[in-house]
Amino acid sequence: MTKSALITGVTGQDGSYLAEFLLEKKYKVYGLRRRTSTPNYENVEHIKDQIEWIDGDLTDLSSLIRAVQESQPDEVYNLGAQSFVATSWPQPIATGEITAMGVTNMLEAVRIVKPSAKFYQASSSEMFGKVQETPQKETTPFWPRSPYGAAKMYGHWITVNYRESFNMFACSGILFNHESPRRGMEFVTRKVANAAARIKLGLQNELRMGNLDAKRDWGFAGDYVKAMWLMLQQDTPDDYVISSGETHTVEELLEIAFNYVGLNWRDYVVIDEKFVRPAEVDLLLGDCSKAKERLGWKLEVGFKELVEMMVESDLNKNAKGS
Ligand code: NAP
Ligand code: G4F
Repeated sequence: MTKSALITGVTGQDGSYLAEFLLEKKYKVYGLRRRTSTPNYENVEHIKDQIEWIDGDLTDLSSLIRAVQESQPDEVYNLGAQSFVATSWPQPIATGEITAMGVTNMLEAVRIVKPSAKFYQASSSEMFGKVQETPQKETTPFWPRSPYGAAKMYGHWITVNYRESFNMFACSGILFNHESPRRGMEFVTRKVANAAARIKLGLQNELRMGNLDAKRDWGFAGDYVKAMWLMLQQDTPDDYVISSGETHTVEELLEIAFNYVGLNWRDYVVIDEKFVRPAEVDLLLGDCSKAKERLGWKLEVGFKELVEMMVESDLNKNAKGS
């Protein structure tokens, strides 16, 4: 029997990889899209006609109720969010309404219309913030360092609460940073990959950056969406850390990206206070042994391969002028 899935945030990085993955598994995929002055289908252009589009917004419960009524999903993946940490300081209320309260709206729509649907919440390693232990695992206490991290923490606990209160099959994936050529241009990996490519092609001559000492546990988004699906295929709902198990500095990221195009990053990078955050998450390093053991999930793309894949993609895009 064909399964159906409703994805919020389907136009984003993860949504596009997840939609591809589910379409390959013959799911009927419904994608929630919000109204924007100029529609942006860049990440899903190649599968746009295979997705059933539903107009709605995470801040509008009535639209989510309609989305669940129309899609009658077996699985709901709540990936929609204001996901850029830096924007969460100048826009803390919008971040809270979308990234925190949007989760309750989506859970309520499922509870009211189709409580048997399995629910995935996109939780984040940003919740660990000022880390209380290293490596971080499912039981590590949270200490968010941004309005985004605080909003995700609310989304995480409301998901756990709906599981415990209403016996819903609700899972929360605590995903560490994951990247790809489809990453938004403002995130550090894409910003660096694109700049290395543009400098190499003579289209740019400097790169303005913030804190180069921050350490992140970076993996490939295409690997991580498989973990989301695996969580919903289990007999019982639970929460899982998904990570690469390695940590690297932003400086190492610069080193690999610029080396790939035969340049020295030190000749181009300028530190600009504008990109330094009011409070930083200094170090993230995840322990995903639970996911490896129970879900059989594993990472396929390593850090260097990931960065080089992103630079290569930006070399091609910039050379074509896209
Ligand atoms: P992304 O590329 O920024 O995508 C975010 C998606 O949310 C976009 O499709 C966006 O739509 C949609 N959205 C924003 N506001 C919305 C609203 N009010 N109503 C409905 N949809 C809305 O993010 P991503 O990297 O794919 O991440 C997916 C999810 O995982 C997010 O919840 C993120 O916070 C979380 N997460 C990401 C990472 C990571 O490293 N990537 C790690 C942990 C957790 P538009 O296209 O219209 O903007
Ligand atoms: O790429 P970033 O903006 O990602 P960040 O803040 O770690 O958040 C991402 O991962 C989270 C999971 O841990 C997700 F939940 C979240 O939605 C998002 O996907 O920044 C990474 C690091 C930070 O420490 C930042 O201060 O890079 C540092 N950095 C240094 N210079 C910079 C820059 N970040 C950006 N975006 N731009 C810079 O110029």
